Amino acid sequence: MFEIIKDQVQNIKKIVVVTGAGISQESGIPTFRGKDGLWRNHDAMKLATIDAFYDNPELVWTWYNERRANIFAAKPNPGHKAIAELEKYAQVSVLTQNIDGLHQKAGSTEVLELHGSIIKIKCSVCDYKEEITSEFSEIPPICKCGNILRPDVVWFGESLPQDVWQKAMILANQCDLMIIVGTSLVVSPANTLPIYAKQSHTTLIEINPEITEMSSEMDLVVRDTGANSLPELVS
Ligand code: BJW
Ligand code: ZN
Repeated sequence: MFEIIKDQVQNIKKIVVVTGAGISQESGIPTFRGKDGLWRNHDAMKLATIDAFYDNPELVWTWYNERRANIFAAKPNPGHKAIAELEKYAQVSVLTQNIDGLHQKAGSTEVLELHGSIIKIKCSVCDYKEEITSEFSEIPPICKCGNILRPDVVWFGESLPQDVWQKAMILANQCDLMIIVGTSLVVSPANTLPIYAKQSHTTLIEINPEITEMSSEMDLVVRDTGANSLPELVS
């Protein structure tokens, strides 16, 4: 199924892999909008906006603490590992919307976290940031400045980290191949990355068991899961 790529492989120097929640589904981490997706039972507007956080920081923190426990117990699956192995053949940049750190655990060396990381927290007011090393004795945790600390993730209505986003756009513009795995491509601005790549005439491959908003724009669509299909790319 990847013959189109294998034929061109000698010309492929830079690969960008854009990932979403679906790549980690086979590691036991639920997606947002899939059939067992988090947004099926949870209201995104009560959990993933700054207003929701200020309204009920205990609820938001409890939700992130539960997710962090699940993520810490999770292991990279064959899909994450195959993406890491692709580095044997080309320069690979992973642009992920996930906050779970599983690409890094699988061995990918260049991972840009577009929506932040579940192991990081930051102050809701000052510039303080830290990595979580142990559970909090109180929820919400409080910054030295007296204001509440929040997960260092990107909620609806918030900007992506500007340095990360600028770099992601450049990489998307300059790659020879973009592989898009496990994302519904409904959330902006991450869903514009394939558009940048297409404008530069990059080959686009989508790996997703379901149709997405941009399936018709792809050069190749693989209707399978990441863990089933990605290992074939490096075999
Ligand atoms: C498999 C598989 C397997 C399953 N193998 N595949 C109106 C009001 C306010 C804002 C907006 C608005 N209209 C538009 C906006 C902008 C908004 C947006 O796009 N909203 C849309 C929902 C309409 N975007 C933003 O607000 C962003 N910021 C921004 O635009 O700033 C400028 C701005 C400022 C002010 C106002 C407006 C604009 C920020 C977006 C932040 C998203 N945050 C979240 C949560 C935080 C992190 C966390 O807690 O985890 O990020 S939401 C959630 O969606 C999460 C994800 O990263 C993101 C994308 O989801 P993803 O990864 O695509 O997952 P799913 O579940 O959607 O899809 C999974 C896919 O996998 C499916 O296709 C399955 O088929 C597939 N799959 N198993 C392969 N085994
Ligand atoms: Zn502070």
